[in-house]
Amino acid sequence: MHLGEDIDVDDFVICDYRVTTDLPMADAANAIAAEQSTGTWTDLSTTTSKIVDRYGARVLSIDGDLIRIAFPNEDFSIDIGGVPQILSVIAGNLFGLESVSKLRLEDVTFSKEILSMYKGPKFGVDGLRDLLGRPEKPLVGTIVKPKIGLSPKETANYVYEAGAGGLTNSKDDETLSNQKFCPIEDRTVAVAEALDRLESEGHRMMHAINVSTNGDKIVELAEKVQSWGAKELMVDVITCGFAAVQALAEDPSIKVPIHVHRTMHGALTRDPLHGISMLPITKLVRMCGGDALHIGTLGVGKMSGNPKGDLANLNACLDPVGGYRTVMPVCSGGVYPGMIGRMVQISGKNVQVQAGGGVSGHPGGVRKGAMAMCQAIDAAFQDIPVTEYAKDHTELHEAIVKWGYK
Ligand code: CAP
Ligand code: MG
Repeated sequence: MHLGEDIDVDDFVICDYRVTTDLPMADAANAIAAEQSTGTWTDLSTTTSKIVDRYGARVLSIDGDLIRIAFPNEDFSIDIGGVPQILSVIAGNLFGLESVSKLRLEDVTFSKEILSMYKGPKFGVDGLRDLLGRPEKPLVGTIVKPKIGLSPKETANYVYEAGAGGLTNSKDDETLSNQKFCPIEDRTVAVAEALDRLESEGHRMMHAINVSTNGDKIVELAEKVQSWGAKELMVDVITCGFAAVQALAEDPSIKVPIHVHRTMHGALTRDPLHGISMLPITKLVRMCGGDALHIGTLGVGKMSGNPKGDLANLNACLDPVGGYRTVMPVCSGGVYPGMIGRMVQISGKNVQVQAGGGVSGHPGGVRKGAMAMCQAIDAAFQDIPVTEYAKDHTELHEAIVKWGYK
């Protein structure tokens, strides 16, 4: 049902919600629009028709369980407020309303006015490719595994071996911070030495150091990590918040790319009827300045997800929007060489494919695991079936024997 209101899309932020309710859908939609803008559960002596006309959210359409609501630009704070205030409008109290049993924010389209308040990535796809000297092929990386337990020297050795095997990227895992077994300063210095050694041998690589921490410390930590030699930072957007990504991206002292991990996103994204889908999260990360973002494995890896949804995330990283740079989409989670062909077929070449277990679980060790990943990327880039390419690439062959192919 289209409710027939003609609006100028430049004046509104438009959200799509999937709603489960016992009420007539129009009543539920109106309750949501009211709660998130000018209303509450009862009528008020303090509101006026002028307030409602100017600031009230409007239900634009109802199509089965999907409703579209438009929030006037003026409902959003000009500068102070940022993404926290945006989220409190489009994704706040509504999830807990008694009138709906489940509710999911599926998508959001920001107006030009709101987009113009955000700067987007400083590096993005092109910037990362320039820094790595890799203009065309997908980036190929690893997550140092085990997640925890390796010393700084062992971590640096892992990174060196991965680079010697040809990987362009590596990163800390999300639970690694500044534990006693691997202090962040020692780790950053040791990894920087490994990267310098690789560069002196003719291979450029970057490693993202995890700076996820409390809001009042994150920029300071990132500055320190940078001064210890980090070439990339990693931040967990759900646990630290969008504001943390933005603080890092917009601080003039931060001069390296930001890899955005999304640990805990499953609590929001997994239930198809409730929560927040990855698409709005992707759009907000791009506005806030993330340079690379985990988008799922297009239905082939270990984490739940589906090709259609992951592809929508990928497009939200790469489509022209807001005059922003693009974000490097990262496919990660249960990746191994034999699935890369399928993944790249879906994603196209502007993607970073990375594997933890799929590198260090290789029977020949990290270097050979890295070689197998690179061979799989080369096969995909040239559109050669992985089993064909494996015939004269031993490391890839060994990976396929261990994990198979898709
Ligand atoms: C991958 C990973 C990432 C996942 C998270 C892990 O390791 O480091 O955290 O990619 O999923 O610990 O699982 P493996 P997502 O390659 O060993 O699986 O990117 O979907 O958020
Ligand atoms: Mg991880």
